[in-house]
Amino acid sequence: MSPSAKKWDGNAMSQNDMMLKDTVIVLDDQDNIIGSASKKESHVFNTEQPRGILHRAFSVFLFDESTGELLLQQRASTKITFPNVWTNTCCSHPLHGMEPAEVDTPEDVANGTVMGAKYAAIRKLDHELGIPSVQLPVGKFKFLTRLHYWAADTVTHGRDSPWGEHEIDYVLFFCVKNKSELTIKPHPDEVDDIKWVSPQKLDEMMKDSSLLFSPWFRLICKKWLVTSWWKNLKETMTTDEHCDYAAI
Ligand code: DMA
Ligand code: MN
Repeated sequence: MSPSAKKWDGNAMSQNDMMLKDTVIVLDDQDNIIGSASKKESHVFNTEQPRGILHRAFSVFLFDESTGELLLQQRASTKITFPNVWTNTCCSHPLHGMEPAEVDTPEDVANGTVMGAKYAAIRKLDHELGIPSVQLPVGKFKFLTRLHYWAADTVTHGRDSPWGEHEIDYVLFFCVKNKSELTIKPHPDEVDDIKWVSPQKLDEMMKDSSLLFSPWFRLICKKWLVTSWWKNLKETMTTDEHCDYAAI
């Protein structure tokens, strides 16, 4: 069980319950906390809020060091936002009111600890992929940087999509020596498929027009992943060369 499971039990909630009950961290564009909102209200794109409500998120990239492969997931067809798309290992939101706390301060960002985002990542890697928290020591997560982006969910809902994302996304890397160390049991409400990929395999998949990819994954790939972080995985994990805690 994840440390937060006492307060938050994904298995006891439907996707709609989570949209109503998950309380995301609302931000200004400098990543200062200015309030809270339900997952549902923050992800609505309409004429009143064409870019939704800016909130905090995290994106985990999980690697197998022995092969250099990255674990991708295909979001379940029943997800309300961005169903069916292929994306990085796990994405979600640090929430208000969790134990251990998931709300990081500017100091937590400046010194690169972001324990809140890391605990949220452990909670959701357990919920979405069934990876037990004991296999995910919090000290092994590496915080790299933050990405501010917005995107309507046109991938699946067309031009007038009622949903979208507007986030400051904390990018977290995690490496295992070998994927055999992990128990992975995807939750069918969250994940339709998973795949371990090399950079070459990912490139092939992204050129395949029958496959859909999330906008945030595409952005992270283009900005940093393929050209820098993944290519130099050992250096990325063991030094602060690739960390940027000032930029958003
Ligand atoms: C939101 O992920 C976070 C990012 C980085 C897009 P999500 O929609 O999968 O969140 P949840 O799993 O909580 O529904
Ligand atoms: Mn979001």
